Order: sequence, then structure tokens, then C-alpha cells
Amino acid sequence: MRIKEKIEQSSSIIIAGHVNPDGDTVGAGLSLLLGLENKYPEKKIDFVLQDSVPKNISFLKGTEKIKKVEDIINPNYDLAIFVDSATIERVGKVEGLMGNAFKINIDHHISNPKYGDINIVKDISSTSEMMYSILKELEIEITLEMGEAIYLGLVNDTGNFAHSNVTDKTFLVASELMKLGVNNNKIVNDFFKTKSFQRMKVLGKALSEMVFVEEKKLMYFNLSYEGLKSLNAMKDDTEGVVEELVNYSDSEVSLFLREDEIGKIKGSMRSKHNVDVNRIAGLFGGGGHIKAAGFTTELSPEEIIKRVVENL
Ligand SMILES: [Mn+2]
Repeated sequence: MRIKEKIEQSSSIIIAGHVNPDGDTVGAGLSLLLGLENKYPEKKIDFVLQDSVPKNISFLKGTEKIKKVEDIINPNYDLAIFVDSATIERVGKVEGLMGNAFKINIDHHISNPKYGDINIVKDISSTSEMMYSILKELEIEITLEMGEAIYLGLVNDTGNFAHSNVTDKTFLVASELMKLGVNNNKIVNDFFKTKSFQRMKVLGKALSEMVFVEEKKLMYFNLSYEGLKSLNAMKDDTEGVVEELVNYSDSEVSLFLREDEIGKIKGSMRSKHNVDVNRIAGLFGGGGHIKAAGFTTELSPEEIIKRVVENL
């Protein structure tokens, strides 16, 4: 396997996940970090994220080893391994640490343009599910800590094994992880049932202010910067809103717009059945999966909603 050779030839490795990290990017990156550290104690290996690990993920053992960009004083890496990042830009400021490092791109987004020198891009539930197989191929023993990280990645990207991206293989991986001792109930409780007060309030605001566009079966909610601040909430507190919007019986697609800073909008979309939201997100320079995608734009919320409606 070429990536095994590359890893063995490298003495200094950076693992990079995407900005606003989720359970999959953390699960995949952390399991790889712990596995490489165990197998190659002589190598310098850093898992670096631009943003902090969200509270409901930081219960995973090993997350305290994850570094921030400002922790890296003299970056000098031979090898960069991207996890769960559909474009190079998705890793944010971490890209600036990579210099001329050889790039391995491990991802499951169909929109991924294969920007690496080696690309392992598959249409599969999660990068964490891919990582399980990659670790096996690297002949790295999967410990309980690694298994918990991978399991959380599966839970994150499959909506706790509910989405259409779940295959028999996904369950096989979950089963193998439970055999290692992973406690599924504990992980689900720690991950889902630990929402902050602000997060509950954001959800409440979304449910009371959402708008349904009957002819397109689109449910949308637009959260302004002031709206977020008025609830004392942060970006993390909006997790799960877009999934909730598509729960309405008559909706086929949901759109959640969040103003991250004045004039900069982050859009997220979900599809219940056949609508391809990867295509719609692509209209704004974003992408992801057929049933889950996102984008960032400087267009106004009104313009975004108009274009989404026109193109559905
Ligand atoms: Mn993912």
C-alpha cells in the first residue's frame, strides 16, 4: 500500500481536519494519530485543527493531544494527511503549516476534487469508516480509544445509523468496534444528550421562525449574526438545526443559513429523498454529499434563498 510506504519514509507528519470540526473529522484524525503514535513512536506526528474540538466530542480520550495552529512553532513536515476535508481550503489556517509536504487526501465527499498526491476518496458513510479499513491495511492495532473515536465518527455522519449512507459494511465496522469494548450507549449519550442551553434556544428559535416554501417542499431558517448574539450563542450551538428542519413531514429539503460575520453566510442543506443538495451547494461554490452539503458565500440571505428556490 502506497500510503504505508509514504508514512514509513516520513519522519514528521501532520494530520489535518476541517474547520469547525465535527465527530467524523475528529474521529478519523484522532484514531489515525493514536494509531501512528503507537506503531511509530520515533516519528513526530501532529493532528492540527484550526478550531477547538466541540464540547460534546472532547470526552473522547486523546482529544487533549489535538493541536491548534498557534501551538506549532517550527512547522517542518514531510507528509500531510488530510481527513474528511473536501477541499484543501477546508482545513483553514492549517494549510499554512504544510510547506511542500507530500499530500494524502482521505475523504468521503463526492465533491472532492482529489487534490492530494495520493487520494483515497470513496462514497462511503464517513471518513471514520474508511479509516477503520485503512488502519487495518496499515497493520495498526485498533485500541479501545481509537475504536471510540471511529465509532463517534460513524454516529456523527450517519445520524446514529439512520441516514441512507449506512451500509451493511458500516454495521460490520460498528460491530467490530463494540467487540473491542466500545460502549455505544455511552457515546450516544455523551455526544447527543449534552446540548448546551444556548443550543436548545437556537433550535427553539429555528423551529419557531422557520419558513416553508410549499411548491419546492423547502424548509429554511436564516439566523443573522445579531440573532446568534442575542441568544448568547456561538457557531457550535447551531449544530443539528438543518437536520431538524427536514424532519417536517412535507419537506423534502432543508436550508439553514447562518451569518458567521457581517456579510459572510454559511449555508447547510439536507435532503430527505431525491433532491441533490450537492448540486445546489455547488451553485455557491460549495459541495458535499447528495443528501448533505454546504457552502459559504457573501451573497445576501434573500439572494441565496431566491437562487435555491429557482434551482430546486
Ligand atoms: Mn464526514
